[in-house]
Amino acid sequence: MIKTPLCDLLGIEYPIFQGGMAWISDGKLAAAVSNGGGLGIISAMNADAAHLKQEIDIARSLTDKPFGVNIMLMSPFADQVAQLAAEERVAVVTTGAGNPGKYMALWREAGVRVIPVVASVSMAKLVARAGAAAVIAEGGESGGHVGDLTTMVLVPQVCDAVDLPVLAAGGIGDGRGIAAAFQLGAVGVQVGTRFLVAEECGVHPNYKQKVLKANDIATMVTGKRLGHPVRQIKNPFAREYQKAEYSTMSDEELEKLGSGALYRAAVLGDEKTGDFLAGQIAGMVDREQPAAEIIREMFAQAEAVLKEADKWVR
Ligand code: TUI
Repeated sequence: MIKTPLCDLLGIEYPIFQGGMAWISDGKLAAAVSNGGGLGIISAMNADAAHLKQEIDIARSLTDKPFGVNIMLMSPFADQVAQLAAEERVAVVTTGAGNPGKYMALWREAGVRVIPVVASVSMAKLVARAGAAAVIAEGGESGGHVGDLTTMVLVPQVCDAVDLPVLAAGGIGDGRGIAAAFQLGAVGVQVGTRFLVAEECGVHPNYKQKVLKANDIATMVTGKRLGHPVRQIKNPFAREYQKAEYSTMSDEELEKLGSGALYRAAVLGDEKTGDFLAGQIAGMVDREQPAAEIIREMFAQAEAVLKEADKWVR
């Protein structure tokens, strides 16, 4: 059995979070992950508080276990979903794509544990000072909005910099990845891409197929010019966007080209004009499984790997 301080902190069986994936991580998926012993997370994405409330109600109707809400700080609705998360007293708020500082007091006063995603040591220190309960150190192997550093170099440096439980994210797709993250000092992991193909995940079947068929070099990063790099599966949309980035197209036009692309992938399954965000471990994902089975399988493998961890020590 694997138990870490994160399990005690949150009252969960396995130290694993399901990543908050916009247009994908809804109340149903979050409940399935929480029922499987991890921490399911609902993505507040770019939607308003009414949408988030609906998904929280769905999750509560499907599980008695704790779950979290992910707030994308670049969302135009960040203020109202931040307020709702406090009013609903969800167990955990995770944040992404920015500095959560201005909401920390609101959440903490409501008894919500705040666990920001950070992509650098400086942001980890900043949120630690502001009262984070833990941090998620996310490397650029992950899908969606990414930082510059890899998980391998980010996680140990964040562990050294803050006196908080650290979860590793980015590039973790099986039990070997969990074991490796623990060796870097993490006491938990966050996984997105592998849960994308969970049976309870309602993303469009074309999206699942793209992840299942992906190989090791199937993803690419675009969006650096506008200051928010995003990792996605290579397809006509991603290649066209990349070409446009290196053209004389204005920033406004480029922004327009990207808008709605994730919706077209996740909801419509449009292979040509959709943006299929996924991490580099997509190449290791080859089976649709129930969320609980994904969790059990990953931790059984992690346990076997960690038991053998001293095999080269003489
Ligand atoms: O946020 C994510 N992943 C995401 S957000 C998203 S929606 C989106 N769509 C189009 C463009 C941009 C976003 C899709 N995937 N992961 C967590 C994460 N946070 N990764 C990196 C960061 C991060 C980056 C900078 C956290 C803090 C940060 O601080 C910057 C600053 O100094 O404010």
